[in-house]
Amino acid sequence: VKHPLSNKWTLWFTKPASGKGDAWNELLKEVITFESVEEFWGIYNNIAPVSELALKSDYHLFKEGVRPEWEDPQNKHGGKWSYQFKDKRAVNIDELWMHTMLAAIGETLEEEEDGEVMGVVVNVRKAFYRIGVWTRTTGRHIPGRGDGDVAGGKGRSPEKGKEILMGIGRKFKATLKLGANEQVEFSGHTDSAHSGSTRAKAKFVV
Ligand code: M7G
Repeated sequence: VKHPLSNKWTLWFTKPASGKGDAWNELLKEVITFESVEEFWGIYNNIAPVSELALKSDYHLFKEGVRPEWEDPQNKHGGKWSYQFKDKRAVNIDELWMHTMLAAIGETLEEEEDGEVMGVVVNVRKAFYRIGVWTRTTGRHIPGRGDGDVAGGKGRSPEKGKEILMGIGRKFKATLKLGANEQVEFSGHTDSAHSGSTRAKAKFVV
């Protein structure tokens, strides 16, 4: 018996650059797509845990059909909630990443019909691990999309769009078991793209 997931999910891997000239999209590799709980565990049990990945590696778990890139049409108006774990030795990154993936595929980061979560990502860097949740919108009106098309459509009011986004931030923070004085930060992908990195100014915090 297989327990189907609400969505199909694709696992991606960013392999560390070998030289300076490696382009981002040459390093990004599609690994596998799955649609049941059993397949998820089969894959999970057969891939390297985050704690064993080389520096500059990433795992991305995204809804099927969405590339884990700012440029993807389903991401380009969006952003991400993220948190950096700076004390790498103190954190059980494997467990936190597993819980983050389970929250994504189990659809517990949002109300399913909101369809706001595009995927989750973990970055292995020299000074930190970072876990993020990518969202389809930034909770605001998307200019030029015509009216009634606030927060990426679905007939949402701007207030509702923002509330959905903040709700995802709160659930993500709970998934990471962060304390009251640790904050997850949201930033739009356009800001990230312009600053050349994800270290863009946070727009919201929870
Ligand atoms: P990062 O891994 O998000 O953060 O971006 P980091 O700076 O903490 O390592 C690292 C670099 O990877 C960026 O400066 C870009 O060169 C590249 N990169 C990352 N992402 C998510 C994208 C993307 O979606 N599109 C493109 N074109 N480059 C990206």
